Amino acid sequence: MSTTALPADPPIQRTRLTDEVLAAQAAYILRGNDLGSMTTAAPRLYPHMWSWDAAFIAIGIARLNVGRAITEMDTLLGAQWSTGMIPHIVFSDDDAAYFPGPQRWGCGTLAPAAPRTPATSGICQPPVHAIAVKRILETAHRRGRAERQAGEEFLQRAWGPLMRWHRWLAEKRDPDQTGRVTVHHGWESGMDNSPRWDGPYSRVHVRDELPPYQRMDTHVVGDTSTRPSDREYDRYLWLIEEMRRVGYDDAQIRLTSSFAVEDVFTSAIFALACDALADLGESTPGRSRDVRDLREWAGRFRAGVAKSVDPESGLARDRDVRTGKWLSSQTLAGFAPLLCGGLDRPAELRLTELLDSPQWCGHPALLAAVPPSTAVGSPHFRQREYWRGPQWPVMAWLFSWSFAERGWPDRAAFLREEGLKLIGDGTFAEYYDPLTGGPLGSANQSWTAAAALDWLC
Ligand code: 2M8
Repeated sequence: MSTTALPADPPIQRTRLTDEVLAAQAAYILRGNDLGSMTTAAPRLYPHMWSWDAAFIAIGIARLNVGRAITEMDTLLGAQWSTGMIPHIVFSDDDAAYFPGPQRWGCGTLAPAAPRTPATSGICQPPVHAIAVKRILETAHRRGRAERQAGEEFLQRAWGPLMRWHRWLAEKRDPDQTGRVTVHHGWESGMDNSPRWDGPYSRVHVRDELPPYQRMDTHVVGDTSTRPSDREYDRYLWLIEEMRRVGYDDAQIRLTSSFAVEDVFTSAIFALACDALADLGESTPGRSRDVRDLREWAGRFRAGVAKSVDPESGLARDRDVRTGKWLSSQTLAGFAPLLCGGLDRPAELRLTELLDSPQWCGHPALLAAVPPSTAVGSPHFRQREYWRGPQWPVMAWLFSWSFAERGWPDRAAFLREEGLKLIGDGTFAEYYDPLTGGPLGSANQSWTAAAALDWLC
């Protein structure tokens, strides 16, 4: 099995591997990407631990080895900042292989709240972690007594860090109690170059003082047009420069960052994660105040997501904090209310019908009926460009999981089947061309393998 990047022109002929072979290959990939106590997001393109990747990866690893899944989460939580933030990257020792690396972030020297070790980035990613813990514990409980005990002991030690993480999001990233998490970098959303961020990024003005840099990602992927442009990277790097200048201080970033957007998708995930953690805390004496806070946050963010819905399109919207304007886009994030609930019946029905319609999953040209990152009919749709059109199996997993949680087993099963159609080619690509099924980005991407394992084992 190759660990190199995917070719520029992926084959359109696809053969579907059997479920047994696919699961075995997924396990092989996760073992191959395992550095011991962390799993790289991908072998060459992403040689470190990413925050939301780690959570999805741990869900998959739990199917193979509950103890190793717990180690993954322990490693991530071990890099938590004293503020409560869980950083978006925990760096491995391979620091020459990815840009921006620890030196460019400079958190070890500039950010009083960052741990001295391990080295981390200075921003966060969507809070899927409590969802992962819930899923890992479910897997542990189906196994023997030893796994169950390991799971319970893990929850005991992870409870405090997870509560601090959630409190940081609720208080520092939503101080005005809008029910929406503010992000200060497209990377914090995980959907780096989505059309969602085109407006806010157009207002990020890169100054001459931006220190020079060399990208690494474009040396790894075969077709650089599937990655963000250099112009986009300048802006990504400028935002980091702004944060460095204020020592990564939360209050200063809120005041000074040129990018401040209420992210509706992250907010829906946060609502879901608060409920997942509250469910886990419910039965333990001494956690009732935490559970009450979690339920309150879940309610606040569910309502914040519902309030963002565009009366015209029915889709949820982000909001630019700097202009005060709602941001309409035809992206996957518009379906955020289906993840966390909170809409009235007619609005929810309208949104599920839209999801199934030819504008989205029912588009006749799609190889698999999972939501593309941007609607095929949108003027911003680019079939091979990263978060501007391709389908991401891990997003199909997230929707499938939350649909099951919401009591929609048929919808959950359908997305699983369709998601497996993509992954079934056995490349475990980072993302797929929705019109040809061609694999794009990195091959052997860990969270794609993890989604397959959770679906198949
Ligand atoms: C992508 O983002 C990183 C920056 O964080 C990159 O492009 O270098 C995104 O797809 C993000 O969601 C993901 O967590 C990360 C690692 O898979 O790669």
